[in-house]
Amino acid sequence: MVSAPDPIPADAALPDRLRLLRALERKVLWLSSWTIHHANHIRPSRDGLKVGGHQASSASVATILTALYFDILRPEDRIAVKPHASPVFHAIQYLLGRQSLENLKNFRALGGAQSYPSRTKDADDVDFSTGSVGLGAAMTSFAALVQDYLHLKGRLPDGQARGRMVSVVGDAELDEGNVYEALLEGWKHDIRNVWWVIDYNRQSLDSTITDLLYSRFDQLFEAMGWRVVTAKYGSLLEAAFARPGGGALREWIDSCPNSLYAALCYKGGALVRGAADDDRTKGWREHLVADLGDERGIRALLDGLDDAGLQRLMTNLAGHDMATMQAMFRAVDDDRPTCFIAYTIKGFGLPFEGHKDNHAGLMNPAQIDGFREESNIPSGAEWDRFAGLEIDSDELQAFLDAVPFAARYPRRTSAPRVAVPAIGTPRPAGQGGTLSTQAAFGQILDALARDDAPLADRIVTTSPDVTVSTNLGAWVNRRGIFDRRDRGDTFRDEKVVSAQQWRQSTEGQHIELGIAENNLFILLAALGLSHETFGTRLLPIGTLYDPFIQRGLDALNYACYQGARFLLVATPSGVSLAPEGGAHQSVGTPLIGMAQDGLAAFEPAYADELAVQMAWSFDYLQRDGSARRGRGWLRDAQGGSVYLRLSTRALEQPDRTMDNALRQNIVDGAYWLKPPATGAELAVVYTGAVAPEAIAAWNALAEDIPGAGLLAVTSADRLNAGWTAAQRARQTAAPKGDGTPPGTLSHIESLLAPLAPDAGLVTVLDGHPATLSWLGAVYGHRTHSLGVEHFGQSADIPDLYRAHRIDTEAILDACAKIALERLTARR
Ligand SMILES: Cc1ncc(C[n+]2csc(CCOP(=O)(O)OP(=O)(O)O)c2C)c(N)n1
Ligand SMILES: [Mg+2]
Repeated sequence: MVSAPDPIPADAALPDRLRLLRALERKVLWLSSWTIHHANHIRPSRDGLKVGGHQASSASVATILTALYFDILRPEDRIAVKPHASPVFHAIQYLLGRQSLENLKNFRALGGAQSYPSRTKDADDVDFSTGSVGLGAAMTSFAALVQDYLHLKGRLPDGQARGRMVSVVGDAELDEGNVYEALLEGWKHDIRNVWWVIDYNRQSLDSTITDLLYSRFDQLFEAMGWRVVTAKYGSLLEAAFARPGGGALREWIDSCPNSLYAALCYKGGALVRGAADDDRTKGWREHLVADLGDERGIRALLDGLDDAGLQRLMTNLAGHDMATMQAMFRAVDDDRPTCFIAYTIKGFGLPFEGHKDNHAGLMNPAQIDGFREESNIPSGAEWDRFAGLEIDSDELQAFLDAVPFAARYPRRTSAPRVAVPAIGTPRPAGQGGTLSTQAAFGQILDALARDDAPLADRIVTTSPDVTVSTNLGAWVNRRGIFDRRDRGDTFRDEKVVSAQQWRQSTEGQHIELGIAENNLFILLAALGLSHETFGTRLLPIGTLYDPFIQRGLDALNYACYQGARFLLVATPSGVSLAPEGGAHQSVGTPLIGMAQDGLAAFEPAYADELAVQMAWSFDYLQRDGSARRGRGWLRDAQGGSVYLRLSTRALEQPDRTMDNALRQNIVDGAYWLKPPATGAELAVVYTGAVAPEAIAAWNALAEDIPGAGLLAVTSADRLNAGWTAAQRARQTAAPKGDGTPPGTLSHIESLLAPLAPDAGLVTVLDGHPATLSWLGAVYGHRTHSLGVEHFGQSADIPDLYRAHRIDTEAILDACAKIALERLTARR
């Protein structure tokens, strides 16, 4: 049975608290507006580019975030703040003493407060990064799943309460499909302790959003088992509704189209507008008189309000009413997922409130000056934390010091490293048999599952409906499927024979997902941050078909950007899956592996290489920069996530023993399978499943070109990164941050050094040829690169390799051509 989080203490509900919260809400709105203004209008510009920042999006959530941070949240809660409210987030951190003035002044500048809240780039307490809309919301759902995974296994640190995973999202984020993928998956897993707070300002970037959507949101959430709490009106409007004519007023607002309401908010405001804008303030009155003038009580209501008062009343939506927000959040004290729909006005209280073009709108100097005066802030005291608030500074400070959310600092947790056991090389069944890297992966996990090493208990696997076909079957048979309830294995109970024994229980260590790849990556992000979010280290392994990385690429990027640690196993890959073929062939993924920040990519050909890479990965996943390790230039101290591109093509395995030198080469990205003679005029370079073709070509060449080398590239990514970093170190002639001694050769420079200066390289892989073509730039060697550029045809391997020109003959043709070019160049 899952219990609800700690209730909020009753004494916290004193009206005095409300007074302080209201003051802080005004300060938060001011500071967020001023931070943006400062960056755009006061800090000198060097490039003439607009700095930007979103004053309207920020104003929309100033009340909601003030209520959450200063009143509602607890230290164990985790929050994803909508990207464009970053200035509000930083203002709150500043008030809590967790963000520096310097960083606010440097908003959107190097080292300063980031444009969108960033776990890895911001100095203050960001729980979950946001930026790509829709992903932050999904992140909180999967974080809740991870929290329960740990809780139900008794693995949360002693005394650590479960927190709420809160996402404050813009309403337009609900257009993103990944949100619904996450909702569905969350429902399947019966997630708890998730709050999504929708800033329902009915505006996106370009304009107001359709009126038809509103009635859909609650139904969608309710269908997924969520509680929906809609807060539409603030206390002023509620009071007006209770007066004569109030019912008609309410009906009028309820049926007012989004765009008209927004336009009137813009026209009607008088808060920071100059006298010249007076003619715009007639909006509300004109429309209400025209539509409701004959209703009893309406004239009296309107006559009792000046323009400013009428604007205040009509913009008093719930999301700007502190008492309403506070009560709304406090009313929920169980663990059922809850969606709060808070009506707001984009740009609330600012000159462009409600204007459809306000997304990138910035107050001009005169307008911010008016707003400053309105806020009683003396000129020169713009950054002062308490200036203009009619509450004693000591009282405010005492309140801030006692904010529950900030009671523990740092809120980010850590967890000790888990020792990595030796990983043996999987062997083919039978004498002289063959093995694919995918099969070897399954065997390695099977061996880990049998093992009682602590590492195996921390591994959690997950897959979007390709668990069996990516060879996780043996692992799952041993370690079981995670489920909140003990569901057993129906097929087994019914004595239906199957190789898959899928017992579902809280003990299970595999989280089975539906097909949506976005969910895989966001779950990997949540699992891979478990040590920093929940204080318990997990080692997540996610499997999927290689081509479908592209389906979830933004979510993968999001996971890496947050610094999450996971092992991504993508298989099968390339055209080598042959008859399976067609749309399942991946071409560009090796380039994704090279380009994706935070992800080290490997493509092994043999089982022993894979074993080395996996052992290294389990260690690399756990590094945090605290110890100097490996090669400084390869993020080897910081660590990161790892992507293994595997294949179903079974290869004959090399007969060799793994020594430390080979192990290091495999990790650094390449080794000579057949070392070249000094001054060799040719080398064949290959990656992955095309090893037999490269070897056959090399054998055929041996007579004509003795001394030619055969280079096995196990990681084009690390090889390239090492080379780039070494060049950078030499350019700047100082070790700098990456720790590379300036004179050091990178791994690929050392490997290629024996070749003749005018030697040729022929590179080949089952992937885009550009993955290896850069090798020619290392020493200026003439290079012919073979690979796959087109895809979509099913066939067997001989036909496909021939069609794509990655077979032995194509390699030999390229070698012959390059030899000829060399001779011609020499003449
Ligand atoms: C995936 C993605 N697509 C597009 C954008 C560009 N973009 C930034 S904000 C925005 C609209 C945001 O509207 P909403 O979520 O309602 O927030 P509001 O500005 O109204 O507070 C868009 C399209 C983005 N950040 N991420
Ligand atoms: Mg919006």
